[in-house]
Amino acid sequence: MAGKALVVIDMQYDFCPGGALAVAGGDEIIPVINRLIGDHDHVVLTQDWHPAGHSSFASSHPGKTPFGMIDMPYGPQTLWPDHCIQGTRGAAFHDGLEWTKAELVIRKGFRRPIDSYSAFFENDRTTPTGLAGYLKERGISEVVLCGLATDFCVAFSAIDAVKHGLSTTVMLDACRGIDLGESMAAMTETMKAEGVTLA
Ligand code: VGL
Ligand code: ZN
Repeated sequence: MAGKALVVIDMQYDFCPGGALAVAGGDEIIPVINRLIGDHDHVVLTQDWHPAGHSSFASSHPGKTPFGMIDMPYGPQTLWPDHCIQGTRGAAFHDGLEWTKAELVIRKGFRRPIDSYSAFFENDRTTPTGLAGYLKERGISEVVLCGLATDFCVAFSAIDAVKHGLSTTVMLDACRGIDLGESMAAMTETMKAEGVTLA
């Protein structure tokens, strides 16, 4: 029988209020996600995991400020405050998250020259994280996504999941967004257009 996995995106301190790249209400969804974890037989977590001096940090580009844009060899890239640095408290999963049941933790963004929003591909859109192969080998053909941030890592992951032929649902009440410019509205529309089910 084809399996189904819950994929919990980036529920780390730096994306929660008080963190370096705090998403408004990011911690409010923890009880909702914990219920989803309880309801799923297979749980996968992603963890944003950058080396110090990562190329997505504004601090790595003299004269640039967070939330500005830069041209990378792979295309335009938003610049962020330093966040989720490997081994720091900010990169740790929130203590309220009931994560121990997770069968896999996918780390992403650890290559200094490339950012990674999606749980499947880094931002060059060609470097795989290995998640697609893992799910395929385990016979999992359906994914349910939740976590942070709706308009970046959750949306990119959901769109790539559809591209891999997975039946894909985003639980919107178990997500919160950054909303840079119009990114919430734009990414919500893109997800729908790509065939993601929004629940
Ligand atoms: C994320 C920006 C930078 C996310 C990660 O989890 O949505 N956003 N790194
Ligand atoms: Zn990041």
